[in-house]
Amino acid sequence: MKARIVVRMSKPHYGGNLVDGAQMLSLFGDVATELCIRADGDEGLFRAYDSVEFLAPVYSGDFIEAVGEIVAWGKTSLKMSFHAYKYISPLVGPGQQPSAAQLHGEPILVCKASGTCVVPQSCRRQALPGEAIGRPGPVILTAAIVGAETTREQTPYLPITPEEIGDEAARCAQAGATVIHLHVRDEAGHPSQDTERFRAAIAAIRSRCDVIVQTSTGGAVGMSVDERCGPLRVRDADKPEMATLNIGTINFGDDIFVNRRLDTFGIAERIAQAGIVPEIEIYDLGHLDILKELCEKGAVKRPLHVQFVLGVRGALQASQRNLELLVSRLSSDFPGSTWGVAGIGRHELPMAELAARLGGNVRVGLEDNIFIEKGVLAKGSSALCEKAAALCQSVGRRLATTAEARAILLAKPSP
Ligand code: KMH
Ligand code: ZN
Repeated sequence: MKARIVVRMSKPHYGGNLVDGAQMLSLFGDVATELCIRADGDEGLFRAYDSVEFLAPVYSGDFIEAVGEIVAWGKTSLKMSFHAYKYISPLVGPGQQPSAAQLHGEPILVCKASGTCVVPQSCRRQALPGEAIGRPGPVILTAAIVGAETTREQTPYLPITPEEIGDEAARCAQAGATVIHLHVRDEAGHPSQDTERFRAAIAAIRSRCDVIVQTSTGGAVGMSVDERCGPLRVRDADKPEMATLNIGTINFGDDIFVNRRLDTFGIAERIAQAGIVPEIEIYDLGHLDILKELCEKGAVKRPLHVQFVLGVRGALQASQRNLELLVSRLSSDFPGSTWGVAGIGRHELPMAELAARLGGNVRVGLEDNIFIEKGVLAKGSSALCEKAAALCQSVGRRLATTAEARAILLAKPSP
């Protein structure tokens, strides 16, 4: 959750037109107040700063943007970070018009701080009808335990047989995962979208743990659309509750992951006909525009659950700036939708923490990343789930139970 204010400095305090640093803290105080109101419907109290750094001088006439975000959610406390940037300054000097001003190409960081605000339990408020306040709910942790591209040569911890897949899913559930994103393999370990192989893997998972099974319709690069839809033909008791819906074509490393417009409509229709809930896979900003058309034509029903897959070589990269842009587009264009992030490779765990901080959900697993830390293989997706669970806890977000995840993901009312 973020807040920002923009103010022009007007009161010099020291010689040389210099503004006093307390003005930055005054701006941070207002930003913190807005964050408390956004989170809890109350102005709250600023308890303490644990760090303040003044990094560049601020003069009368400078335009300052102060931004703050909640970085950890306590029961009554909200931990926040603040940054103040100077982005316009008067241009003074010989030969300059008195009204000359300079727009800094790169805003200058003038002050940063972190601190804690408190909103007593008795002051916390529920949102009024139509009011957009409130804390994020629990984190839904998805484990992508197989994938189509990860190989046994890369990691011996990759599950391949239904039994191995079932055991790994159960370990992930033990670590807090409530959704298993599922691909399957043939006897040789090659990616497969075979209906019966999915049936066997789903049965193995469900005999061991209570999780939402989300089958892939992306399959592996190069598969036909019909082949990719194999898991949608699993019916009756073994039917998956969710399936992915990939929205657009991207470069995928040195390959191309093809999702033609009409194919996406076709897969959306097959998912709907099977009575399965789609998870929308977004790899690039333009995919949200394609998604708009799918919504407008009724191919998918809002509110949606969207997975931002960031860091594929050839698509949108994994950064806070990119994620914030996606999240703000999602909330303005697709109100009420829920979202998660799957960071690829070394971005997996940093993106997991960021998603938890920003109020989203988290996906980890060997499909996306095989390392628990630089150069050290994760001993299965469950080890990555444990790490992700700890990251969620460190920013004050608890994990959803399977019942909660079902209520959020599967019972979305149509607007
Ligand atoms: N294997 C990727 C090319 C999905 O599961 O829907 C596609 C993929 C997406 O994994
Ligand atoms: Zn996948």
